[in-house]
Amino acid sequence: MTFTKQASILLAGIFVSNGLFAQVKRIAPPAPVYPLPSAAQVTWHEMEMNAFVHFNINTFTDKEWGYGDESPALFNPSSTDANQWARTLKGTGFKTLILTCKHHDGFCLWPSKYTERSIKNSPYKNGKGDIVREASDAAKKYGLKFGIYLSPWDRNRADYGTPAYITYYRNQLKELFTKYGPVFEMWFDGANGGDGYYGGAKEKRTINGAAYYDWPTTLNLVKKMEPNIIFFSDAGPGVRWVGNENGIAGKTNWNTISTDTIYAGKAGIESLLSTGAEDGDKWVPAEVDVSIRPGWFYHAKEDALVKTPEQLFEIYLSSVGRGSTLLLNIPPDRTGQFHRNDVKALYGLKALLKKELGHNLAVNATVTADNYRGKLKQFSPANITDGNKETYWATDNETRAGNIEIKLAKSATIKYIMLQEYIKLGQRVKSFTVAIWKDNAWQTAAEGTTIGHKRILKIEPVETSRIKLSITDSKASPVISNVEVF
Ligand code: FUL
Repeated sequence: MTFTKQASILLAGIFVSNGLFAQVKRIAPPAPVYPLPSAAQVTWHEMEMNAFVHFNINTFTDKEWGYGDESPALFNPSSTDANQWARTLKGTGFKTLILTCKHHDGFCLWPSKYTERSIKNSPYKNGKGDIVREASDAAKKYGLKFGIYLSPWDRNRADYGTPAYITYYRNQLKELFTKYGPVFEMWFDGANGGDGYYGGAKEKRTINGAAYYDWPTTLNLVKKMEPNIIFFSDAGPGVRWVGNENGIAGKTNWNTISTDTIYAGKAGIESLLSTGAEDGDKWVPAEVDVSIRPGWFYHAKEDALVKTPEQLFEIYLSSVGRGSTLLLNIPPDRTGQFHRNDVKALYGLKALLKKELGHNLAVNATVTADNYRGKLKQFSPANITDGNKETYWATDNETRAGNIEIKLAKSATIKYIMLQEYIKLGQRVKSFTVAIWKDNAWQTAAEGTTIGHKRILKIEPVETSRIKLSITDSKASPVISNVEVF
């Protein structure tokens, strides 16, 4: 072999290996943008609609926060039917049921062996009833996941504020998780008004929540029993409070936040909870908790104040439609069933969801983009309408913006655009616009910042056959898994 030939093979080798390298680099999926959601958090995002059930002594005393001195004898529902709750929830699109096993007044809906302040000392089923059992069985029967709310604040306990109460609280968690699982979400309510009965002391007790409850130890205990549990609290770590109880997530809604900023108790924490933080170091998405009535518990005087299907639909748009999940509370009445007005409103919501968001006009659309990763089918814009949540459109690494055009099979009046990011690779998009083709020009129909798991944009109804999504800024190459048009 001559020197020249040897050199040219070598060069070819370098060329080939460079070429291969370039190609491998091109077909690699986009690198994740950290932090990422856990598998349990991805499942939680996909559930979208969850239900809260507030039921206890307050239902019979017309209070929102029991003082802690109410007699267990007051708890006396005439015909509790947890199957009616679960059947209604399943029938109207909810995926979970989270029950207030113990609210701030300390009364327990299950016969806990650690206290006398429970259903066992109520007239319900002559003290033989167990509503946590009934609810978890009904949830299972109807294919809903079951969640537990156990109020950390207890206005009844004489030992509230001392280490003994923390032992009591943890014992109850052990009881609930071992007897009534599987449990998908644990709701740690941060509310603490200070004053209470406290075994007759009738005083105000101030605690430093973060230090007193020693949450890391409690979370470890629960995780040993339920490794995939999602913890709700202001600071997560599973999901965070959205900062209000009106059903509204931030229009800018980062799933990321630095939990240290939350614990610091800064002013303006509500708005931080609602928007999250673009540079947050943990994935702790917001959950939107809101009641179907003004109160969390049932009050007959609120029977005419049940939110209308239209109001519930707006809440759906400002929660699920802003990348959060909705946790809607439906409080059983004194019979122990959902009131007919509430059931009617839930079915009304279901009908509205079907009417407004039930017919995706983009199903047979033609989709093109000005850039897609390595020009490979794997990342092509057609992936956003293929109905497969695991496929996506992504751009080349150096492109943090991009345009997708969707041509509908035929012209139609459109009212909503739905966008989804492939969040398994992180939340990336920082800003976008949607334009529609009208009068021979592109006209802006909507503008936004974050997308996340789901973003639904309500636009002025307009007839068109062409829609353009422009990602105008992103943390890295945008990764969009789904676009629907209604
Ligand atoms: C709040 C509580 O004080 C309310 O009573 C209700 O349980 C709501 C979901 O959380 O913090």
